[in-house]
Amino acid sequence: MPVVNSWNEWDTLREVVVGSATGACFEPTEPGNRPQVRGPGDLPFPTGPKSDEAVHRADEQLEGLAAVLAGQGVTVRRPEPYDFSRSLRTPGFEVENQYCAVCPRDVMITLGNEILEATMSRRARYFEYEPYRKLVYGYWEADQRVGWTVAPKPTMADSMYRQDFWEWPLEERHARMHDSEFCVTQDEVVFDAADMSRFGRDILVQESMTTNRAGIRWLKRTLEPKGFRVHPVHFPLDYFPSHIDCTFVPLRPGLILTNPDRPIRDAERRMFTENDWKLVDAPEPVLTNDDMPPYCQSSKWLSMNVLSVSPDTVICEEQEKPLQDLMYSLGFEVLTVPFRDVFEYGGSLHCATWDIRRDGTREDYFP
Ligand code: DAV
Repeated sequence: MPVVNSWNEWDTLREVVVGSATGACFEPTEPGNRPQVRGPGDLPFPTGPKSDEAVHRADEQLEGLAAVLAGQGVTVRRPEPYDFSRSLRTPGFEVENQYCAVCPRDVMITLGNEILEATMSRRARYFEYEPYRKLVYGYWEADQRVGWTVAPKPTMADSMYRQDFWEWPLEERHARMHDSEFCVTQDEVVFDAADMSRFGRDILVQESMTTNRAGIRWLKRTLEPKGFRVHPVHFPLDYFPSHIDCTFVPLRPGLILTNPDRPIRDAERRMFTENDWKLVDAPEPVLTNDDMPPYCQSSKWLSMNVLSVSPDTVICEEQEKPLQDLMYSLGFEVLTVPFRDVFEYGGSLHCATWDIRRDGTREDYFP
């Protein structure tokens, strides 16, 4: 098997990259992002490096995940250290600091025997591929069957963003939502890797705040000649969509964990129902939106951001018991790890990983 080989989200995992909080900074306010402190009051969102204590707690939980994976026989790799406190100045923009290497899933994706680096959609994440480059070179040098594609970098200049997006009243948001217009315009190719979900030959791509239609066109034209089929998908009740892995999570052939607050468009559901796939809603998360860590910008649905170790074993956050019970009832073995201290870095178990190698090959699940 090539050293890079992963065609879906569930086949038996052999090698994975687990993110790291070392050097992490607060995400800066910029045209594509308006981070807010949760809870009462209107506290300004901090800038610059996260506290040593917050980094230490997150790194402990990331190491815990790495240890559980190693215990399952999975080879675990980690990103290179990177100084995220450095500001950036490019011809298109300036930003005061960068973000972190906690969520490789957002930037990097394995599509079969090929590694693809996303364009990204936010300034602070422009160079986020760098902590992974040493790994990429390692895989690329080790096996000539490994492909490596880097998507075109957008300018991330002011003209790439629709700055009034953040102030749209709810009604306008609702109307624009149906045209899939968010904070990024349609003029440049823009996508985050985490808006994709892999089903063998078929790849879903969510149109979102972090992936636009030009991005999806680029993915279609790049991937379809290689034998993939790219399907844009939409979840019309999610007004701030970003990344598909808290919304629509395949667990094994024929089974998808779905978000009860964010049903898929009817026309897009048919691809699954007509091929006898079962869509099962995740239970209400234990951690409510009000209890999320103050600097966390994600929703309570991080609960369903699970990582599959195989088609019958899944890793869940330790405290999400109702989800674990659902998994047992669906016939899964469930492993758990504490992970809440990672949430303020943008994700949970699926976000914080990037699969390099899983068993299996390219199947056609939607003939
Ligand atoms: O549902 O809040 C979180 C995505 C994390 N990368 C959500 C999406």
